[in-house]
Amino acid sequence: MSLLIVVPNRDMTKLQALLSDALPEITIEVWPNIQDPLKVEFVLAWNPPKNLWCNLPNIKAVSSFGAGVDGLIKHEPLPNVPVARIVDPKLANDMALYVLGQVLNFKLRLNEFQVKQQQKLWQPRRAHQTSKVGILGLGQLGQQTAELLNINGFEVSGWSRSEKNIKNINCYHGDDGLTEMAKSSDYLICLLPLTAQTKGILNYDLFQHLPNHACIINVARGEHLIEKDLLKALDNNEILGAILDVFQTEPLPQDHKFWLHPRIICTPHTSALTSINTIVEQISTNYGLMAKGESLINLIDAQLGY
Ligand code: NDP
Ligand code: OXD
Repeated sequence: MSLLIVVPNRDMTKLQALLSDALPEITIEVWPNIQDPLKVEFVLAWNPPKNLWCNLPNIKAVSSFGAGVDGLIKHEPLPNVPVARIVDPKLANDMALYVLGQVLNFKLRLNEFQVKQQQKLWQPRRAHQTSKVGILGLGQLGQQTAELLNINGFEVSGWSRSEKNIKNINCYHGDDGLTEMAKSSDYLICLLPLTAQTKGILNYDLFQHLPNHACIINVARGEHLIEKDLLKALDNNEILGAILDVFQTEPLPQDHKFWLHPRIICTPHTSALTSINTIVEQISTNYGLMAKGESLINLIDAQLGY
């Protein structure tokens, strides 16, 4: 029996060795080198190629290589088996720190001063007097980010699919809840999973509800943002800035307008990276549970798509 790692364009040699140590009783293979597709029972995948699932008829479980699972279904539906994802408190902490860092960077104008330094310009300015944060998504990452911002003095609101009641967070849900929250968000942070319902949610309509000094921070998926709508809202001074860690096309193409836009800060999908040790631990646990016919940990709801 075998466990197949399918993470195109990344060197998986170390992960293969660590998983082989953790699961000595099975073969760990790395796509595209598959000895016998009929023996593959468990797949660990990230942005898998077309026609993967239909060529592996005996899979019993699938896990994403990261927190999101949207990349697994880009080309074809997943097989009807349990699907898990990586849930890592350290990753959630890294995300919370990244968001806090970017909010402070924007609020204190640190990036603006860095640009001025390159031009040898001495132009003091007061920090933005903004402290209201709206977070789209109150899951593993959204809640940890909300908590960190809150203890650092920000007034935090959050929006989710189901109704929530979280201490110190103004909780919203539903379409009305979204516009209501947007109206009072100086910073709007996207930490939603990418699904049919959330694709394109960062669009011109939503930007119209934000104050015109607002800053948008997208750390979820590039497809949440309608890129031309962001450029239009910035050009029309309907919002003040954007900080983007994820993009429709990654790596961001060399000729993309975002690279040199004076009011957009780009980072290379680096806000929170999955640790290899967590992957080994959670994948070997899940392989063991699958082998015993028990329920896996960190399962997603296939109907909801996250
Ligand atoms: P979770 O599944 O734990 O949380 C998702 C949250 O989004 C939940 O609160 C959920 O609501 C809410 N939600 C989902 N659909 C809707 C909807 N239609 N309307 C309103 N709210 C909705 O996910 P995580 O917090 O672990 O991760 C979020 C995303 O962050 C990942 O899917 C991934 O895309 C991205 N990510 C990005 C990284 C990066 O490096 N940039 C790193 C890791 C993750 P409810 O609680 O009601 O279910
Ligand atoms: C993830 C990511 O979903 O890195 O884990 O984007």
